[in-house]
Amino acid sequence: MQVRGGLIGCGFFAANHLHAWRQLDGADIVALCDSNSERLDAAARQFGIERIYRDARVLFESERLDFIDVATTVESHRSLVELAAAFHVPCICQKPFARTAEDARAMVEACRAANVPLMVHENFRWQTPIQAIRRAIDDNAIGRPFWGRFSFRSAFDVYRAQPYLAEGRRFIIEDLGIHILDIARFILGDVARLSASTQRINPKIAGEDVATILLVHASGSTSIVDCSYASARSEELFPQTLIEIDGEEGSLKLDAGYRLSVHNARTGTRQISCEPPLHAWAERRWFNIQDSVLNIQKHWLECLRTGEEPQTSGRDNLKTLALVEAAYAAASAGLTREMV
Ligand code: NAD
Ligand code: 89V
Repeated sequence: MQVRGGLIGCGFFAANHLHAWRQLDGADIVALCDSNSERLDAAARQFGIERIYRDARVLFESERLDFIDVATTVESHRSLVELAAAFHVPCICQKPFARTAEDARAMVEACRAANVPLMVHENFRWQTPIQAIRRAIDDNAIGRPFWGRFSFRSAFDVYRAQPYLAEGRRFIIEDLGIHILDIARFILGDVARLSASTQRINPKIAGEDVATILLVHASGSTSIVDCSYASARSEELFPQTLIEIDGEEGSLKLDAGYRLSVHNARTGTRQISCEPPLHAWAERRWFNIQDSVLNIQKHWLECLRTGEEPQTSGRDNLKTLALVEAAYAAASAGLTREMV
């Protein structure tokens, strides 16, 4: 079945969506929309898409779409997702899904009431090494996991391609921590409580660029999510997430260069290369993320076909957003016990 999709928001990241749609069997992006004509025209030229709109309502009124892919920044998500629901069009929405729980719940409710699927483009869990870790745990390679560390530390200049990241009162938890918190949920399950601390090291930005979050999962396991865009290290690893998981029968370690070691106390250590494929349109710096875009879009097409709820549905993403909110609240309230 070939489905017809539209895409709204032809900015920096949307090119990855469009390349991935072109590579995937089963979907055609037939129309584009951006309120900025220059970006709209550039994307239309690059991807050979002739039907273009500057107004999303006109796009929905004019096109017969099987789904819409919203790749705009967070400010416009609620109005665009509600518009999709009003036109009964299944919808993918980029992260961060919403700035407030109220907006997020309203979008979930609008799509539920319209009976259309809604998936948040929370792609990090679809990275090849993260999926390999999930599989190893499911295969009982390390027994029951009881501890984890999910670490993203970099000094890469993310502000160049995404200048809005330097401007918001909130930064690293809302933009990047959200992915890492979602990975922690994916690997160790939902979270029962958390504490957090944030720092701003780069004086030129408005929000926090370092966050350290301690999670206690409902399963009883504990994990640390630590993120930094202020960490100049001997090897710049952007955008790799490094992971350690300890289980009752062994441990897992995802090191730099997508090298995964799986150690079992009884059977020994296995080294697995989890390097993602470098697609023809991808670039070395971003290829891990670019491959995860392809993987999540493929998942969406499968869900459209089977009627299954996407893993990172709007409903599911409410839990990841709640972690973001709780981390900011915990960081601003201070740690639980004062030592001085
Ligand atoms: P961008 O500012 O470069 O592009 C957004 C585009 O949307 C702009 O061209 C803007 O004109 C357009 N737009 C905004 N509101 C619109 C509206 N109502 N109607 C039509 N067009 C509208 O932003 P970006 O860097 O491409 O980021 C887009 C989103 O992708 C952000 O939410 C960001 O957090 C997310 N992102 C995700 C990943 C990931 O790996 N999942 C990576 C980078 C960015
Ligand atoms: O994936 C993202 O959401 C990006 C980046 C990796 C730069 O944080 O904004």
